[in-house]
Amino acid sequence: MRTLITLSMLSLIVFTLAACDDGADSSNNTSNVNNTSNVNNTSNVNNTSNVNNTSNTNNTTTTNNSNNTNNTTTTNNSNNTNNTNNTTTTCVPDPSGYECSDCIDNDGDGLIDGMDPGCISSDDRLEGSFSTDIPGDDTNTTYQDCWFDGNSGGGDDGCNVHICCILDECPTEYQGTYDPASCETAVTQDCVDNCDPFVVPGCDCFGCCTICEGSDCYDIFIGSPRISPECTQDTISDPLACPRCTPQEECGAPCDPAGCILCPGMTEEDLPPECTGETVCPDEQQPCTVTAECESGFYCATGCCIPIPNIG
Ligand SMILES: [Ca+2]
Ligand SMILES: [Ca+2]
Ligand SMILES: [Ca+2]
Repeated sequence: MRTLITLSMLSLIVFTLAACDDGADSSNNTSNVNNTSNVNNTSNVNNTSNVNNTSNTNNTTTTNNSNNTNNTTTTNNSNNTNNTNNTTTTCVPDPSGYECSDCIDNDGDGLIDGMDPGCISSDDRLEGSFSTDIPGDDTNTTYQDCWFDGNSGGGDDGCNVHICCILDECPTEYQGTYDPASCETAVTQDCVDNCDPFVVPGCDCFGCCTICEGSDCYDIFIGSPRISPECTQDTISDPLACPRCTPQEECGAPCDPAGCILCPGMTEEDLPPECTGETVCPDEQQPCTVTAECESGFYCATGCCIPIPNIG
């Protein structure tokens, strides 16, 4: 009987122990439930909201950028267009500061730089005088060389013409060296080749120019200030101050108002109505109102771009 009880008790103990083992399994399951806290990583959903925030930021930035870019581009374009127009019509002073390329009406006659008959090149230092005041220039008397190459003497241009071949009346002091027959061959091809490209419209190679004041024009000799020091823009109507001359047809660029080619001292307003304010230039030169409209190395004189001589 005790043995049976003992066996029963042993069975009960074993059963209990087995039941205790089941209890241990239950606690493991609980820890698994805690893993459901991983599900709390629904904090991942928060990450999703972060993504939304990022996309919002991008949208805002993109929109602003596109607006800013358009505004900037439009403004710059309109400004550039205006600047371009200004550049083609606005005078640009030359760094040399010489009166004939400084964009200033130095003598107050309403004509500026190359539109003033007192200017024959960008290196001309005096706008109010037919003299250039270039060192070594303005010194010819008996024989004239190219008046537009910026120096005196015919050694570098092949021009050597007696002053009385140019003037209508030969001054007494020059008659002794004057041979009228020499005028027939005085203008050489060498002279034409070297000088003609630099001549201001309205002049011949030696400084016999058709200078105008309004519609009043005179063929006067401005190529030697030593011969006619009293000749200025104010005295062009006085034949004693400004000796008369006849332009040499072989070398030079005559003006022709009827053909819309300006003479020195004229403006577009002095041309006939049929020109409609448009200037024509001889020798296929480019028309201009200021040097800034000409190619580099050219000077706007009497409405036409002429090459600037190399004054060495
Ligand atoms: Ca000037
Ligand atoms: Ca002037
Ligand atoms: Ca001058």
